[in-house]
Amino acid sequence: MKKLLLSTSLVLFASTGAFADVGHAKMAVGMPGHTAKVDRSIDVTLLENDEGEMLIESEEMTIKQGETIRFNITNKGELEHEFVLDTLENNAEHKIEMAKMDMEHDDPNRIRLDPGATGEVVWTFANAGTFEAACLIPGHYESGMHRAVSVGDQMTQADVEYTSGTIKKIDAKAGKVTIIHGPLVNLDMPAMTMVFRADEAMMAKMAEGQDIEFVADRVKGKLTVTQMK
Ligand SMILES: [Cu+2]
Repeated sequence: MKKLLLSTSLVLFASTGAFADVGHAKMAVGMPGHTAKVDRSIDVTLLENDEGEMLIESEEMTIKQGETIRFNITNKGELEHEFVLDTLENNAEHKIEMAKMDMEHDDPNRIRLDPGATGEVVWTFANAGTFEAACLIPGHYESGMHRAVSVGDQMTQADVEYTSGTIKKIDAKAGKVTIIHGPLVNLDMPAMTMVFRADEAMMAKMAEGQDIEFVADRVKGKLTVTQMK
């Protein structure tokens, strides 16, 4: 009888995965970090924009394995939002649970903020891999509230996906550049010609007709060239 019970519990453990919810001590995405050991901070803004999208805005979340990050999170939207760090699989699963019942969790990898509120999540990314920051309030993920969190031992430029393009037009005064570009994988956009924002320093490196390799992302709700080579 004892033997049978033991094997049953083993099967149960295996089926919920190696990163079962045992006090969150062994989540794949990592563990709560110590405030005293923060390596750096990433500012995060949660908001809705005029196009009906909901966004998690921040710099690229490219993190070194073992790094402890303080996420300074501000809800600049008019709705309640949350910020959850987890695997894509766990987020997908919790999203389904949330759709059944909008639960308010109190997990260390998760914070829920009223409009105008700020908060922080201090997190140690113990494992390499691709994770996700998301808002799992029903409908929000689908409206755009998710972004990749890449954790690697030697993560930098090599892991950022560059897109080829040709600069068609530059409007330096307006800070706008029109680029004929290939698919933008991180933004889930097909190849087309589009207007991007670029800051002055970036603009200075650009010329009409120039072939470039670039990375674009949403910055304050606008598509912006963030890297170029
Ligand atoms: Cu939200």
